[in-house]
Amino acid sequence: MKVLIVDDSLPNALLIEDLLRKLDFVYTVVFTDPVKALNWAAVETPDLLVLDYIMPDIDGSEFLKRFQSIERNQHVPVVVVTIDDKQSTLHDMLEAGATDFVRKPVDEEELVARCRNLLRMRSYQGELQKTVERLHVMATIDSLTGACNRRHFLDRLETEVARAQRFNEPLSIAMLDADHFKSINDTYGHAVGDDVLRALTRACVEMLRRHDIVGRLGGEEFAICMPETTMDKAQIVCDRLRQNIAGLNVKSHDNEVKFTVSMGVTQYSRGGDSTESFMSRADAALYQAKNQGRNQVIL
Ligand code: GH3
Ligand code: MG
Ligand code: MG
Ligand code: MG
Repeated sequence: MKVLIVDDSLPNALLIEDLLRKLDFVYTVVFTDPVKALNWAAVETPDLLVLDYIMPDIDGSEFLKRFQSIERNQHVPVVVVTIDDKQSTLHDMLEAGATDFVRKPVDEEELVARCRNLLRMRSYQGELQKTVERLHVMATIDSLTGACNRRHFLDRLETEVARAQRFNEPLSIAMLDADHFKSINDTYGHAVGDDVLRALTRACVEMLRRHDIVGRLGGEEFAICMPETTMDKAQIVCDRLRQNIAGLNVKSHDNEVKFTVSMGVTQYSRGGDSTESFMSRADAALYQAKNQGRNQVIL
């Protein structure tokens, strides 16, 4: 773990560095110039900051303020080391966001012990963060295909609808359903069907723009949200996507599978369209595409 030491006195800084090197999982970065330390912290994030309080130009509380104004550094634990033992200094530093406090001349074991505890806390923080990220992925991404899951797609669609309303920008969606998908499963087995769904998602993601949103609404039914896109433009994009998909040869378990999709496209209308009515128009268009023979895009 990375420890940033900032002390305007080089002997003090080196003493602290020496002590912390006793922790074998630690490497240290030392600055005697707080401005240089802040420049470093603008591009790197330490796991612990050991900060002198009394320094020329930028004192400890000013340093802390600037350090923590960098968002990445907001949760970095901070031990303040100071000779100033006024109770008010302690209050000020804790108020300013310091995590812990050691008085000079430093008691070596105390400093090491406090730093070790804070580094342990930091590492729990990291674990927790990773768990949160994993849960977020689990809650938003469809595990079979990597597309947005239904709930996440609907959340993002709501956001896009609000934006289209506010900025008066066009917004289109497409409903997409694989044709005769049941017969793919029946012919080749469920595992091949799964590979087809993955290939279908990949084709969508590769063909669409980065801010288009692909969601798996369930089974073999998907939705695509296309911000800043009129219905005419969406129709062109979706028809190209439909043709690309019809040209795929999905290789899976010694089979080469061809399949087609049907799509219904519609544009958001600012005159009282709700997300529900918007989606059900696209659904109706999809239904029509199915009835008219599949492998087509209907507006
Ligand atoms: P249509 O052209 O009218 O849409 O016909 P279809 O056969 O695609 O539609 P239907 O709704 O009859 O069948 C959909 C099939 O999709 C049935 C279901 O078993 C299959 N399915 C749903 N989810 C999955 C999945 O995650 N993996 C696989 N392999 N199949 C799935
Ligand atoms: Mg000093
Ligand atoms: Mg289908
Ligand atoms: Mg279906």
